[in-house]
This record gives sequence, C-alpha cells and structure tokens, in this order.
Amino acid sequence: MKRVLLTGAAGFVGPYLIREMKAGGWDVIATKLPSESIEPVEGVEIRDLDVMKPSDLDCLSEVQPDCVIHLAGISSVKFSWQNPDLTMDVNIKGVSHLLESIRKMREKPRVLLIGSSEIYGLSQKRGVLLEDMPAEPANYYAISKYAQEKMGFMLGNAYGIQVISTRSFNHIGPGQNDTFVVPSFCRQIAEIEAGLRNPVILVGNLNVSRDFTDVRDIVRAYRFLTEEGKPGTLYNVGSGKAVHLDDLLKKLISMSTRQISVRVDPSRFRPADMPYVQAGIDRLQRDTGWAPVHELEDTLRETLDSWREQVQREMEQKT
Ligand code: A2R
Repeated sequence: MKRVLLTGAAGFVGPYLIREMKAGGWDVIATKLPSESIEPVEGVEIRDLDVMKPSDLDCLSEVQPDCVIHLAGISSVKFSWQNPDLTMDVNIKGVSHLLESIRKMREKPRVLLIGSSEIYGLSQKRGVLLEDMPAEPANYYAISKYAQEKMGFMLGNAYGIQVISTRSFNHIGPGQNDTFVVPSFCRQIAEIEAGLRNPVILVGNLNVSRDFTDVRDIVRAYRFLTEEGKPGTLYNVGSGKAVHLDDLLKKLISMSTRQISVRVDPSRFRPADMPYVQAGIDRLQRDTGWAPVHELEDTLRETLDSWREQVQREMEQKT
C-alpha cells in the first residue's frame, strides 16, 4: 500500500483529506502541531510535526512516505496582514525545511504543495485565471504562498524531488473557521435564528466574485494530483465557475427561516481585494480527469446546518 504523510492535517482541509486518501487506498500518516488535535480515524497514525522545527521533519526518513501533501501553513489573508512575520516564516521556511529534509532521503517522496489563487493578485483583468498568467500577489499571504511555490520548484529541481504545486481557489464546507466569508455569513444567520442577535448580517465588500468549491471536491483533486499530476507543474484547483458574493449571500438568506437584512461594515473590507476570481481548470481536468461533483447550493445548506448545530452547542455549553 502506498503511504502519504500530511502536514498541517488538523486544519479545515486536513480531516477531509485524511478520509479521501484513506478511501483511495492510501496508508495515511497525519501530522499536526502539538497544541492541536485531530479526531482519530481508524488505521490513521497521528503525529506531532511543527514545520518550523527542522528536526521534527527527521520523521520523514523513519516513515518513508511515497508522497507528502503539505497543508501546514498560515491560511488567512486577514491574519497575514496582522501577522506578516509569522506568515512569511511558516509559509516560506516551512517548505524549505520540508524539502531540505527530503533531500537527505534515498527514496524521495513526491511532494504536493498546497498554494493559493491569491497569488494571481490584483493585476488580473476580468476573466478566467490560467496557470501561465503573470502572478501579482497583493498581500502578505499571497506573497508567502508565491514564495512557497517558487521555493518548492527551485528545490525540487536542485535536489531531484518531484514537486507539484496547486493554486487552490476558495473552498468551503462544514468545519471551516468563521474568519472566512461563507462561515461568517452562516454563523450570523444561525445566531439570528437562535435569537442571539438582531436580524441584520454584517458584511464586507459584497461586490466581488469568487470561485467556490466544496472542500470534498478539493481534496479529491489533491488525491488525483498526488496520483497523476505531472512533476514540476502548477495546477489551479477550483470549480471553474465564479459566483458573485452578493448572490451567494442571497442564497444563504433564502435558506433561513427568518427575514434578514444586510448591513455593510467598512471595517470588514480588506486593504486590497481582487474584484473577480475564476479558475481555469483545463490543465487539472486534462491531466487527472477530475471534475467537481458537489452543487454549491448543497454545500451552502450543509455548511449552514453545521453552524446551526455549532451555535446550539455553544448555547448549551453556556447554560
Ligand atoms: O495556525 P493553526 O494553529 O490553526 O495551525 C495550522 C497549521 N500550522 C502548522 N502546522 C505545522 N507547523 C507549523 N509551524 C504550522 N503553523 C500552522 O496548518 C492549521 O492547523 C494548518 C492549516 O490549516 P488551516 O489554517 O485550517 O488551512 P486549510 O483551510 O486547511 O488549508 C490548508 C492549506 C493551507 O496551506 C492554505 O494556505 C491552503 O491550503 O489554501
């Protein structure tokens, strides 16, 4: 059985990826920061691994994975504006520590680096984003992910390691932290329904379009890339469709039992925001045969339901 080691597996994507890789017949070793926890999955070994500590990566020689999927990192644009040093450290040094460690191994695992559509940045005109378009990263997070990608390919070439990198577009689903847009809307709706706040949703800039994909489709793309992606290649991972944020919010509000109005809160605007984001996914589809299967409406409904349950749990804990 082939073996995969995941870094940063205690985040939003990790638990979905653990299940996807396992269901795809992989032996999975999931790693996390010591302070985090992962719900146990039968047959999956869980280890502590901080990518900022090069000695933690010595475990790779012991585990001898066929592939490493690198999820570990700072994943929020907002957090990156508030914590630029940490973002640069974790996202850039993390990958160099990983590849320096793999360099010492006789059997070198293939590496899938998880990057971001934020790398395309502000310079893009309205239209579909393709992998060979110029990158113009416009925030600390995007710069750090661009450096991760470049470092990954540079060291892959230098050390003979098969490196594949993604530019992943917005992914959504139950379990995502409410600093991201869809969970933020869902939490507010759930709190309104529970009578915890007035029936007004506070929003940032709604006049943008984003490419949203169900996290379960995203992790299936990661498995397909692990199995069939071409080394040295960059792949967009997204649905290939852009949705206007205002329309997405209307869909969510229409799923609520309450009459809800919307108020723009300028403090929620980002210092720099891309107006229109849509993934071109021909390369991913051509090389792996992947296509998303989850409908946006279903994902939104499941995410909203998960927030209704979460808000109920929080209320029960308080009483
Ligand atoms: O920042 P935390 O405490 O939530 O921990 C994150 C973890 N992480 C690390 N893991 C190992 N060594 C480190 N030095 C380190 N610093 C942070 O990586 C978190 O548990 C995990 C990343 O998960 P999320 O932040 O939930 O991101 P998500 O949505 O699972 O995305 C996975 C990857 C990220 O690299 C994104 O930038 C990319 O996909 O889109």
